[in-house]
Amino acid sequence: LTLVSELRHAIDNNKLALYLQPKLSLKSRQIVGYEALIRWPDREQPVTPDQLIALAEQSGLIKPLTRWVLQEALHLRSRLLELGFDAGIAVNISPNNLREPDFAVFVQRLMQSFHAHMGAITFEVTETSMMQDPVNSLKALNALNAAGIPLSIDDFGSGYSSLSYIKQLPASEIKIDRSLITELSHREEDRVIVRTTIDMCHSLGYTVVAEGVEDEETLALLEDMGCDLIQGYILTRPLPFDGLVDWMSGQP
Ligand code: G
Ligand code: G
Ligand code: NA
Ligand code: MN
Repeated sequence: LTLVSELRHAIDNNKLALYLQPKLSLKSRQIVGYEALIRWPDREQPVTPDQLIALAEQSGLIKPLTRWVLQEALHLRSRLLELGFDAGIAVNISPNNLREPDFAVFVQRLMQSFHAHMGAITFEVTETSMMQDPVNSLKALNALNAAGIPLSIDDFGSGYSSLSYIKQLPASEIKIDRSLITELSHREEDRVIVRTTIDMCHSLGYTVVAEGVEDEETLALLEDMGCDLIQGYILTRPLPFDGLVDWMSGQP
């Protein structure tokens, strides 16, 4: 059995898992959302999420994979709502998904079937991936935004940032790449870049998220810089659903 056929089987038979990592508001100190991250559990030969996504993109399985991810994300969101945890889930989207002619229609129908309102699902896309096909990506993201999907720009500051392009996107949130965050407390240059990025993004009307926050010192610096939301191991690693519910139950 090839790895591709195993992946196809895993998608069709619900063998993949979505882990969730919370996002904390530095103002309200509440969990205001979760990022969904794919996992392939119970394998003798572990496959990392990066390998899994690369394999799905090469083999054409990214289309059924993303559809499974979206359905599962909406399912997990309903289960969280039932438990009293009301927050949207962010899903990572590949540029290839935006090339599917029926993607926006699929997403709209799925949202309707779950009675999901605007913001139940957010899409995260990287600036670098958009640049492969900027015109069509913009069209697709506008259609999705009209269908109730807010957009977040992932890994901001890690690639070739083209703000002149990004400002045309229907994005409401910018996530500063973790390479600029992990050593924030040791590197003056990173503090200059992050502080300036936060100010600029605020002036442009974006909510700013810092990802990869691992310690209290970094959290305090980001709070001082006016960063809106944080994500990272300081809160928790991405957790399977039951683990997340336990973790949430321990939050103030
Ligand atoms: O969980 P981890 O940090 O190892 O994820 C590795 C990479 O895989 C990240 O860049 C993340 O954006 C990507 N990734 C995780 N889950 C998904 C998914 O459901 N779809 C896509 N397209 N990428 C994902
Ligand atoms: O590319 P994207 O930003 O979607 O990648 C998210 C990845 O970052 C996931 O693989 C997740 O496991 C990882 N991650 C989340 N929080 C932290 C953190 O605090 N430190 C590090 N090193 N990685 C993190
Ligand atoms: Na992401
Ligand atoms: Mn990221």
